[in-house]
Amino acid sequence: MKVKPLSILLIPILIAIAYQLPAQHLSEEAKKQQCDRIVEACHHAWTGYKQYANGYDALMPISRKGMNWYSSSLMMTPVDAFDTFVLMKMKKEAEEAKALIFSGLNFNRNMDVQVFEVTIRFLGGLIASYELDGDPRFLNLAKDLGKRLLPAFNSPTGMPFRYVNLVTGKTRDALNNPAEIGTCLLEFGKLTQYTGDSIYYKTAKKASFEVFKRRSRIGLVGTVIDVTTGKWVNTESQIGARIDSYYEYLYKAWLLFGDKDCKAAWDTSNVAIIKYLYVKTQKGAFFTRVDMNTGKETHPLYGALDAFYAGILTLSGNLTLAQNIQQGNTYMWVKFKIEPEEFNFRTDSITYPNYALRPENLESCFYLYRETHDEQFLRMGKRMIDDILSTCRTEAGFAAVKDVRTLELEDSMESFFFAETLKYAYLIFAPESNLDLKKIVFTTEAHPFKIAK
Ligand code: DMJ
Repeated sequence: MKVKPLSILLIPILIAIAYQLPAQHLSEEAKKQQCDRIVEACHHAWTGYKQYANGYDALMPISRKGMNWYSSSLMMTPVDAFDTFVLMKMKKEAEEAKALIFSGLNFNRNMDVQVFEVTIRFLGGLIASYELDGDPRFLNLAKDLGKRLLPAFNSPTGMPFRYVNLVTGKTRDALNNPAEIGTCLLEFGKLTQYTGDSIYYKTAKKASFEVFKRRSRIGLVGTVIDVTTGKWVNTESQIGARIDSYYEYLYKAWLLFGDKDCKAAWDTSNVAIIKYLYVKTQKGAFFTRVDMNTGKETHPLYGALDAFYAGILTLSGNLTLAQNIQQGNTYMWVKFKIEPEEFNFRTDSITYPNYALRPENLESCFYLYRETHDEQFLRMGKRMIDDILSTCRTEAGFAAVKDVRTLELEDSMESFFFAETLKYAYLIFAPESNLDLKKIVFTTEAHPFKIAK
């Protein structure tokens, strides 16, 4: 039996004491009740979507209207939500989502779409739906979309433009960022697996490594890069918005496909991140922002998106650092009642006050609970879920928070609330037999991809 160092065992206790998370034991019955609450919340959000936004990309939960991202709907909410319904055993909702997808989703639309968002929400959603449900129509849609996205990578460097037209293949927006460039390894890798055509994974891998090879002397990447010249346009380095899932996919491509180059790139990157960005404070650990060339701090800002890193560190085996970061994540949540999009962790001042119903803090809690079975993570999860369910619920669904200081709500319910937030909230409390982490890898949008034997 492996004996864990005392420091690892103590961190959750310290978090509980510092943030007054009640330490009562959660019985199996109590865990089941938590799952039932999430299923009810999911049912409520879906009912609102169907009643007020049926067939639109998303529900506006305050004005009770539907909204589309582009000139017509691509059924974003049903596609992102389907596998959550399946995992939560919500059969009726899964059938309804499926019916909407096959009656209205068609990618033969003359419109410019954002390559990253369409990859993680649609390609990821459709591939995971196929793997869970087996209906070949999901896979056919994914293959069709994959073909339409490929022209985005026709740049002098091989890094994709931000937008591509689904019919003409015309591209636009050369200023891109590591997250939007590198977050297609898993989805494109699956397309290669199912089409037998190596072009998809090759193209995605080239794009990611074009970013990696432009890392600075000290091993960091910047926030904005020109895909036509390959030059950095913003050299601030951080692990949040516009960079986050570039790192996440380097590690997960290793987990899903056993890609050793990606594992080596993750190892190199992670060493630099821990050396230059990781800051341990009495409140917990955070990641700061630095210049990618000098390593000098530019802005001590941390936020809701950065919180995912505790999860990926747990997966990659660095439990001590993961728990320190989760202590920071818990601090950020409890301090402000609900976490803000971004705050200065040295002064505790909020710089971006909204909460977009994001999942990352719950996601890290889920991985940490699965790895340690320490009930402290159940209590953290419950605390976050209680706050979301009590603050964000509207008559029609759940709404983002415009300002966590006033708790004023905003008319938005992103599809990732179904795909990720509710899914991780449920899985924290669900029996482990519901989902075996040795057999699947979650994409950045929490779509479960099967690890090929
Ligand atoms: C999701 O679309 C994905 O998790 C992405 O990687 C980051 N942003 C949102 C959730 O916050």
